[in-house]
Amino acid sequence: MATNRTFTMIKPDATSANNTGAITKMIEEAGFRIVAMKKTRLSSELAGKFYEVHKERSFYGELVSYMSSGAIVPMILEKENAVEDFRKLIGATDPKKAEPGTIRALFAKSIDANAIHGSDSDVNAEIEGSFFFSQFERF
Ligand code: 3AN
Repeated sequence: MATNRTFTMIKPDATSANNTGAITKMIEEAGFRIVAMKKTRLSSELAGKFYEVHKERSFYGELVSYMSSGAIVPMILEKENAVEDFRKLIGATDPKKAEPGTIRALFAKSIDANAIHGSDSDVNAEIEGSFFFSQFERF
């Protein structure tokens, strides 16, 4: 296939500020096709599992409690060069360092409440997408 996929998740700060539609619009206008999408909420146990790779980092506890504090909107997205292009669209982890016009520059509140997640590799995109969606939910 000429296209490939990434995984994203709109985070609790952005869903509670009613920015889900504005962010989804930016994603579609940047040429990504939404393959799967839902609104849900993580328990702290599931948030802990999702971020297990960050277990040893100082911010892990805060990250898990923040990510289970409200609604999230996970999505699988499709586009050529999806992982890299999507990281460009969302901008740097710290919104103060994010390029103007990126999703985090526009919508993130802080380095932890940073509006959106984007997978950092094809392998992680597949693992993270499978965490939220079965093969029957991908269109
Ligand atoms: P990214 O999401 O840009 O790939 P990672 O993988 O380094 O960033 O970090 C995962 C998540 O952990 C980030 N999205 C952010 O919410 C949180 N995070 C990263 N660095 C910090 C930090 N220094 N303080 C608090 N939270 C952080």
